[in-house]
Amino acid sequence: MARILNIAAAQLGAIQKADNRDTVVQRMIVLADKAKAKGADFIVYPELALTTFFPRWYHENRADADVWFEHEMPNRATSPLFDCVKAHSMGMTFGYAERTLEGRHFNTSILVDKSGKIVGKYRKVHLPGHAEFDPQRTHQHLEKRYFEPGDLGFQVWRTMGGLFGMMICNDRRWPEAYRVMGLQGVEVITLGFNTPSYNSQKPDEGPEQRIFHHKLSLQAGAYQNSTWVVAVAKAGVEDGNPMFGCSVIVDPDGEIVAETRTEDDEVIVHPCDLDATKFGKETIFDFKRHRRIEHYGLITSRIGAEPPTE
Ligand code: ING
Repeated sequence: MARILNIAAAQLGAIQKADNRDTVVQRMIVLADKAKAKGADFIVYPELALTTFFPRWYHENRADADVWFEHEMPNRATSPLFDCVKAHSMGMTFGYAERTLEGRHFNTSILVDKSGKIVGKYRKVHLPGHAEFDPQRTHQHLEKRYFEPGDLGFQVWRTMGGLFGMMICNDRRWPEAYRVMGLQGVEVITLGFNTPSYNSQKPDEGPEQRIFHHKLSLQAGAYQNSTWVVAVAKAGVEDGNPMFGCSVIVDPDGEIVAETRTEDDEVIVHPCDLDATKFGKETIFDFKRHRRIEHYGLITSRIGAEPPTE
């Protein structure tokens, strides 16, 4: 039995600080058209897909950063994208900076079904970087300044004929994120990312090692939870700041089955058999048969590492 879903990873190249949302949405529509032409049923866009990666910029007054946030979704700028993807009868996810009616700020991703309905929302839980300007760093990474940690947890939604979950960027480095969704039977995890090519605190850590860690995290998460993982970059050089591409589609065995070749707007599509997740879930990662939760208590009772005193 095969339950094939043709999934597109729609990588975006650089978005400059001066670029407006309408221009970006037009680029996303071109990618949707290309994905449809390649037979896609579902399209995954990057984290913070509508703007430049603004957490690299320090605003002394946090309210000044509100220009990067969306106050409703869909909205004037994004409605053409919703219309286009619905017309193609495709589902989609994309990330954006969310400002709620109460004035709260999240790094958010939404799950939209092929009727254009928003069926799921995720708010980034693992915020990397720092909250105050750090002169020691080669570049700033102020996600802890501009966003609250997500308050929606890691949910799984039944849509597009399968079980979908979402995470965002840094989440891919935390096995807990995959496992919470794995414990809900997830079959496809989508995530967008904006990852600087160099470590701001260790300049000799460049793209080669960063891409190694990126792939390692994704492949382990996919394999250990027998799920597809679709990771999509915003890449390229944004106002002088390089971010790597390497958008990938990883199968439930942890194999990379598709990968972008550029740091520009680029679409890759792969026929993902959702039933290919079954073997792992029924054998080596049959959680019910193999897990021993009586030994895992520290994972949720202890935040930081505490080595034994003697
Ligand atoms: N970006 C980076 C990421 O997790 C980072 C930040 C890179 C943290 C490398 C640690 C190591 O890919 C976002 N936006 O989370």
